[in-house]
Amino acid sequence: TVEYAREGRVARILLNRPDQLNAFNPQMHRELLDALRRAERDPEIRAVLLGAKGRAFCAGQDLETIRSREDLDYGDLLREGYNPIVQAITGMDKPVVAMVQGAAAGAGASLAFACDLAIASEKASFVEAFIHIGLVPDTGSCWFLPRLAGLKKAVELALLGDRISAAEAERLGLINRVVPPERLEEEALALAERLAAMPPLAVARTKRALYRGLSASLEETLALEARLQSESGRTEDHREGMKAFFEKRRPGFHGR
Ligand code: LHQ
Repeated sequence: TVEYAREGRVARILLNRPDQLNAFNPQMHRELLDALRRAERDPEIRAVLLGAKGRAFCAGQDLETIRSREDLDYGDLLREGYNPIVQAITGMDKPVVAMVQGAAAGAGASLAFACDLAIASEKASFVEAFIHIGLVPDTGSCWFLPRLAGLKKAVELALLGDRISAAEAERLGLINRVVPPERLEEEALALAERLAAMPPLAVARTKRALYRGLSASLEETLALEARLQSESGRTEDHREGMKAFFEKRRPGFHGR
């Protein structure tokens, strides 16, 4: 239910339960987490594309699978199924780009927001669907939404549960860019390839510092930057970047 493919330095992970709008069941939780870990482990991989097959990106939890499960504790479902996926994405040293071709609902929207960058087709849409079934936003939405769109918009999206267009999501800062449907794959791959050409150690440290900074003070962040910069200053990639700058050529980075 999840496809994994390598294209040069980019790992392409595709949700593949199109007939169920790529809604999550236990197998998809497992396979998505495995795919993310595989990309993280592979030293050749420097960027990850997370997309989906069919007309929807992801409809969130497959409500059919929990329909008559009175025994099921939803907290356990989050702790075991969804939260490790969010942690795998945000904790990974490599940038993860969401490629959203259709509807992203509930935990499916959260999944897109948890990726480091997001590019969407004009046909994509986003909905914090949780409220309509008496649930709270999960899979990181309560953390990402207010940080990405601001508290007022986060409250509105979460409490009203309106479906918004990709253009609106871009305007709100929930995603990075919107492209015509026929250009999505190409643009997303180009973006991932640009990221893959960046110096991997600096990419990893930048990602870490930005996330850390969101829950740290200015003083803590200044100290963290200084520590990470002293590490970065000693890398071969930094020397190569400097050399290329003065030689007016493109740098080649090797993650050392
Ligand atoms: C679905 C689903 C779906 C099953 C559409 N499941 N069948 C965490 C922890 C614990 C518990 C619960 O949840 C969570 C996390 C969550 O994600 S909760 C939120 C779960 N997701 C939703 O509530 C989303 C519900 N779906 C929608 O809002 C729309 O269907 C979207 C925006 C995804 C797509 O809209 P349309 O393109 O207009 O398609 P549609 O609504 O006509 O749906 C097509 C079919 O897919 C339809 O079935 P049918 O038999 O009529 O063809 C839907 O019932 C079914 N479907 N989402 N999550």
